[in-house]
Amino acid sequence: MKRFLISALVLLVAGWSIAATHDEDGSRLWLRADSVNTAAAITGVKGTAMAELQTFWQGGPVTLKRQKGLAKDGYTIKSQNGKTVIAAASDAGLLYGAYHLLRLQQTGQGIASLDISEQPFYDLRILNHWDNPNGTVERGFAGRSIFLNPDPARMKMYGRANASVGINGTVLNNVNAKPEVLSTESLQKSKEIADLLRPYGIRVYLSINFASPIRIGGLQTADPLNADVVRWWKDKVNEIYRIIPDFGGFLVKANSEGEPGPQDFGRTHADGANMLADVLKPHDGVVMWRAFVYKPQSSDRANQAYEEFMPLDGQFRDNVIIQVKNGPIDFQPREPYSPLFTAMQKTPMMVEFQLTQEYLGAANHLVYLAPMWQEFFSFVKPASLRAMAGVANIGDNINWCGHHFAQANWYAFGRTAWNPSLTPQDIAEEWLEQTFSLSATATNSPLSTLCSQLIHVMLASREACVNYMMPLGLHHIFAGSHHYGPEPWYSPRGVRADWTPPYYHKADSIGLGFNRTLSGSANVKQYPAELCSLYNDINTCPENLLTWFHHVPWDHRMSSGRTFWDELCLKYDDGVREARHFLTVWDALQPYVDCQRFGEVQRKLRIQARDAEWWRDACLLYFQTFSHRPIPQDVEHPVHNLDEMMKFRIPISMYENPESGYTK
Ligand code: GCV
Repeated sequence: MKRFLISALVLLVAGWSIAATHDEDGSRLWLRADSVNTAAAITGVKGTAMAELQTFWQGGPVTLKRQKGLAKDGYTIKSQNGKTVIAAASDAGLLYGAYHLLRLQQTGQGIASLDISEQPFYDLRILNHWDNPNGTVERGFAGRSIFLNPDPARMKMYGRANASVGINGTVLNNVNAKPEVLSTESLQKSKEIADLLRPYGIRVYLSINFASPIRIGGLQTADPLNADVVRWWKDKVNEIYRIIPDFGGFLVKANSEGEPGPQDFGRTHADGANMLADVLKPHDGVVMWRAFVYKPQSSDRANQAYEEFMPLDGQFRDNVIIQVKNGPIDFQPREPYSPLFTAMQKTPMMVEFQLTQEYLGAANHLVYLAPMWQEFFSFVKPASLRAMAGVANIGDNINWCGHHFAQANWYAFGRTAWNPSLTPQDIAEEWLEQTFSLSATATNSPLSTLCSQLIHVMLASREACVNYMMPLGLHHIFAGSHHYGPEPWYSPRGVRADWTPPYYHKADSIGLGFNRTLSGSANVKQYPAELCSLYNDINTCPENLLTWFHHVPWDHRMSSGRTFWDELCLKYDDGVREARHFLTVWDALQPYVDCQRFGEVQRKLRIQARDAEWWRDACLLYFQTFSHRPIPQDVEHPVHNLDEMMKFRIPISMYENPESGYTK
């Protein structure tokens, strides 16, 4: 009897947390509502909207109404006296409206008198998968490709997840594209996926290999101005549309990192892109032509995309969109925006963000990316772009993204592409509440305080990562083979210079950083005049980009009054302290999170904190061999040994997540 009483008391006290400890594997993402009904089998996008509401909506009757005059994919939601009407000009709009309503329910918001009007900022909100036909995913840290043997249940969840945040397109394969992607057999596979995703308003796209006419077409050339080549593409495109009538178009990586392109035949990017655009045009297809180009001969990799593309401004067809990575180099923890965005005024452009954390701790580090995108949009006006692409962080891992918190980046990408003015905090709050049932809104409770701290962790995580990896404008000092850990010393003979860190950090006895000022590579000149002069002067250049634009003397005086060297040490150390703090915040949430997800996230946060030390110690000890200055007293001194760190290897390929990070 006594034992019973004690257990009852424990149950009472633990009350809700017992419910919360029911294990979850993350496979339901942010769509964790339990079904309240079984939906009738209905087809089409409107059918999906009806089925979602029948299955999950717990409120009064909802009417879905097609209404002219509303924006494409936009919708209104109005409710009164327990009745709700969702109106939209298209079925996709109705689906987005349905998900909006369900989101309100799931985040516990009032639904009694709604008067909502929404429309997406961008027409094209698209994921780029870097999936290979053999099932590997380039820079994929969450397992193998979900498209290899598409499982209908998994595809359904993928469709729901994307539609719930407004994503309406997906490129199924790697930009390093195998020509076989366009074989009839492979197109039939893409058709299967397109059929499964169509009910969610998602169109499929393919990355193509520019040499396909040679490699699978048996032609001698892939010259975009050659009549046989044009005919080959025309026939291929017609075949694609016979198989997939709503096919979206092509994504192209050309003359970049060994991929073929029009320059191989003495033609320009515009010649190549326009030829494809012309054959896609009658089908309403688009060409997303990437500007990620750089050649070993150039003195500054950051200058190259601009040098190749600016002369072509205004020469592209109207169904070509130039897809530009957010920064001029390559998805670094921090880069200035790519100057092409403000320079190319006569060409439709779209930004490519990377959700998969190739340079941000892969699927081991909690790094919430919405603040990085917000920073980008503080320089590049959202309205100056045509569309938004995100390199997906999705694989066949049970929790989709390898790290439960990496799901937030998929979620935030969709929400930001729908509305770039949503704040990272708003997005984090709605994601957290739906994904972990953790809400910071209930006032004065210990839980809400913890939730606020967790939101803060998310919001601070990108800056923390910058600090423990490469503060003050440092970039590309990653390990040569895997882009996960530090290897600022990596410079083997025979490897092209712009694939080695010393090319970027240029450490010497004078200082650290790449001189991109007018006295250096003149990269600053690619920015508008105001920014050019701001960046050009070491005393006005924002400190978070200092070594990006300047070779900074070790004793340069920073705004804090410290020397540059001391500041560098402090920043690295700040990053480590923050990473440790993330773990402390998470640990306190243990009673409120199911055991499985709690344990999995905790394990990752421990790796992150250890890796942060690895980064700090490796970089500071290595740079100290140039600066010859002591590490300041108020900074935690390295706990590792440089020689040992220089020998440490993580034997992974570019298709894997490093299981444990730094393990010495
Ligand atoms: C798909 C970087 C990555 C490559 C990637 C390339 C690109 O170089 O390391 O894996 O290739 O960017 O975006 O094309």
